[in-house]
Order: sequence, then structure tokens, then C-alpha cells
Amino acid sequence: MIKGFIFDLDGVITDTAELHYAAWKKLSDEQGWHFDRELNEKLRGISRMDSIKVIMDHNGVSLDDATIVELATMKNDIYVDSLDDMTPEDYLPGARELLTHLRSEGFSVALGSASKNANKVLKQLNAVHFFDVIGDGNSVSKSKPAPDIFLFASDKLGLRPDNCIVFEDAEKGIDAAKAGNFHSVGIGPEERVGHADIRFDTMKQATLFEVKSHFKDLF
Ligand code: G16
Ligand code: MG
Repeated sequence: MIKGFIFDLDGVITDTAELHYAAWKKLSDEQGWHFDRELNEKLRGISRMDSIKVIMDHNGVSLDDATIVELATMKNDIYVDSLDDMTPEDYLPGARELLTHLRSEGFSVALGSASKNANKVLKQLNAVHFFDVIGDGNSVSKSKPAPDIFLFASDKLGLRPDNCIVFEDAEKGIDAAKAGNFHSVGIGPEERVGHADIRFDTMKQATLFEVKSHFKDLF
């Protein structure tokens, strides 16, 4: 039986990828590093520290740990400032409707995001009330593709993984859901999330009706 839903944040509830891109681009320009949208795609769903390591590897740069943390903090300051402009208009189409529907049907709902800034994003969107549990980058130490963040969320909801459906837009996020024995819904193209149990191109298509009809034996 499905009793709970666990949502990733960036790429599922809202598109913070563009703001992450702008912040990494500013840092990279300042450092004389190459950074473009193709490389930004590789950062989808992975933690801040993993992200800076991907960018440094791409540029053949190696630095001591303290400097890496300092640079990642500079990027984060730029990113957090940019969140001030985020408003309740910035849900991905369909996301607020689905969250509202789940609330009205009495499902348990959690956030399972890699971001340490998830609380600020949810506040800007006025989305905090949609969630019974908020799992974010501060909740666990092992990031996706490890299942830890989703296991944290299901545990706090008091549900077993097979009672929950995870919504994810990242390849490593679907890997994490599968590693934890969760049911999974992929949001995005086949080449990225085709390994999910079911896949929709966008959140707009991922209505509760569609999800229920795909997982009909579980409702
Ligand atoms: C998001 C983004 C990633 C970002 C990560 C950490 O993950 O997709 O690009 O690197 O959060 O964010 P922060 O630097 O704010 O801690 P998710 O899991 O919400 O898709
Ligand atoms: Mg994501």
C-alpha cells in the first residue's frame, strides 16, 4: 500500500538549477575556470562539495580542503542571495497542484533533497505546510546515490520504503530510491530517469490520477 510520497526539491518542486548555474558560473569566472550548462547538468541532484569537485576535475584543478570549502561557501553565498527573489510563482507547473491533492487525500508527504538550503527554498515558495517531514542536506551525511536521505524521510514518516513513492529528476536520485527499495517516479528524459518505475517528461503530467493508474495494485 502506498501511504507516503517523498519529493526531491530541485527539478521536481521548483527549478533552482538555473540559480545554482548562475552562482557556479560567477565563482568559475572569478577563478578562471571553464563552466557551462553541459557541465551544470552533471551537478543535478549532487551535493555542493561533490559539485565543486566535478568542476575542479573538469578544469584539472587541485586545491587543499580548506580552500575548496572556502570556494564552495562563496558559491553558496551567491546562491542564497539569489533565493531572495524566489516567490510562490516559482513552483514547476503541476507541483503545487499535486502537493495540494496529496494533502486533501491525507497522504504523508516528505521532502528528500540534497540541498542544505531546502528550508529557505520552501519558505520562499510558501510550501512548508505541504510537508510532514523535511529531509535535506543537513539530515544525513551520505548523499545520493546512497538511499540515506529517502530512508531518513520514510523513517520520520513512520513508513516502510515500499509504502512510499519517491519523485526524482536526477539519475543518481533514482539510483538512491531504488537502492532503498522505494517505488520511483522519474521526472525528465528517458536517458536521465528511464530507470525509474514510471517516468513523466514534466511534473505537469504527473497528476495523482496518472500516478495511481500506473501503480494501481498499490493503492
Ligand atoms: C540540489 C541540486 C544540486 C545541488 C544540491 C545541493 O539537489 O540539484 O545541484 O548541488 O541540491 O544544494 P546546496 O548547495 O543548496 O546544499 P536536490 O536534491 O534538491 O535536487
Ligand atoms: Mg533534483
